[in-house]
Amino acid sequence: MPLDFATIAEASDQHAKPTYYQYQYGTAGFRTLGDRLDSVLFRVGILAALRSMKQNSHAIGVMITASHNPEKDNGVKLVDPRGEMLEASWEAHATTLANARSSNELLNVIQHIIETVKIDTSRPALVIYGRDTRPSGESLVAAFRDGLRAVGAEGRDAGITTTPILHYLVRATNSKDFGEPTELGYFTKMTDAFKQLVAGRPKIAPLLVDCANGVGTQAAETLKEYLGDTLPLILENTSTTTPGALNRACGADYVKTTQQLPPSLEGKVAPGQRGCSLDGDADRLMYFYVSEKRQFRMLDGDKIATLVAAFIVDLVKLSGLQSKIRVGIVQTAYANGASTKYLTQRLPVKCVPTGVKHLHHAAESFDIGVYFEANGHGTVLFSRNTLETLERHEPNTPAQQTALNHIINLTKLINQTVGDALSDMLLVEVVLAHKSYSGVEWDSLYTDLPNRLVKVVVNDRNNFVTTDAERRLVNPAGLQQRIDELVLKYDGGRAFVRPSGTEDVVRVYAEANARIGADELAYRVAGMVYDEAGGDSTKRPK
Ligand code: G16
Repeated sequence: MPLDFATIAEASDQHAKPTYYQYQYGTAGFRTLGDRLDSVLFRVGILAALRSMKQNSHAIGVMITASHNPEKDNGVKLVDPRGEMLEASWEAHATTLANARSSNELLNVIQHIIETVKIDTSRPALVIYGRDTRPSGESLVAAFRDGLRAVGAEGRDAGITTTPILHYLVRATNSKDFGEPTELGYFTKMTDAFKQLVAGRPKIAPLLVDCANGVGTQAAETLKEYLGDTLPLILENTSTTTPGALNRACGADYVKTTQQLPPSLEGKVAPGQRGCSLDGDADRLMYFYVSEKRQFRMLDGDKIATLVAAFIVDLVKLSGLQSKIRVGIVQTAYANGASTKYLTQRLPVKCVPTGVKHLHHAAESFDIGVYFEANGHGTVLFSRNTLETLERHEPNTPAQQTALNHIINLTKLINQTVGDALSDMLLVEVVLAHKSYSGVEWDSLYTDLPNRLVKVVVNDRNNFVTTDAERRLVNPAGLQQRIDELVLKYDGGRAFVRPSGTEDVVRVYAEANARIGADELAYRVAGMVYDEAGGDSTKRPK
């Protein structure tokens, strides 16, 4: 049935756009304060339905979350039929739709999208949606459903769930051979593969999991039941209903940015014990351990990428497939220089702008693409050809057969749709079990360069424009040159500046051979950014 524009206009009047705010589909969709998002969610309902119609009525996903951001924030991201992020060309449509000033203008934008993209609106539309534990989620879901209803689309409610589960459900709904399109299917697929991969290995010591007081808690609780004694999980920071607790002084983003153990875990991690932190929607993972000298040691996305890539390369060799399968790595500018140096000596490495969508795309060019952001967001992709190669391969020895079985099980264990903290956690545990590594051996693969990440609040972050995979600024004019001159003064120095796509801030990253140098470089660059952008001098980074 073609769209009924009068119905859309009437429903849209109930979800008017605030006049003062301009929305932008950023690194991971729309993100801002939860109470600013009602009109956006209504319109995303319409957009997701149009996307489904355009994609031959395949299911589209919508996840309502602001992930690692504070609890009062919220956001929404769209998921394409194969479980990957929304195609980049549609981000502009999303932004235009979100910013239409009135219901009339909204109808014009919808009409424009239908005509330019050539959408057959008589097709049925199917949208699978979920949300995290944020209090603002419930009313945003209601606004979103109004959007679906206004265009007659079918909605399937995945309830309160993690981002990676939502991605899995979308892919499994569209590709029958991917797995059962249910949460049960998700956990069964992953844990069956895990159990086969660690069968015959020594008993695994308990793992402490910091759930960030977020939606990862309930998924980790279910996972714990499925795993039983195979991998005992100790769940911490599980207060999903305590107001303000989400991501506060805990979780993957806290660990990465402060390079510290969450205070709530002090005294709970024994020397030598491993732990890990999820973020607010369980798509990022940071590992850590406490050394014998009781020092906190962080094992971030770069360390995970290194561990996993080396393991996969070994398995490919052992299975006799090294001439047919090329393994590559994708990183961003945030990757620690020491990790990039270590990896480029062993494998092809690409650098792309921040955002899983960019990494995912780049990883698809390898037979097996390992991609991780330093913040712990990442996964491994096996190309279609690789899957066929694995299926056809006839091993010559029992050792080759075992390695082949392991790779095939990895393709099931790993959530290939998007970064998935729980699936990545099991992947890390498999590698540690096979290598008999503790955190210490893993950590010693290379030594991180000291680094510092600083946020600068500026009047308009859009004044900061980057190039070269965000490693250089082209605007404000002249600032990059001054940064270059400053960097030269620090032994092993590197620094870059980029606007965040999820928060209203500019980020500054710096590293150097010495801790004091990395800190000083970061704060001096942050000061330059602040002076350039102008603003309240009491908030100047020091
Ligand atoms: C999102 C993206 C990540 C990105 C992060 C920070 O993560 O999915 O790829 O690294 O934001 O982005 P920015 O520096 O642009 O704010 P999440 O976990 O918040 O969805």
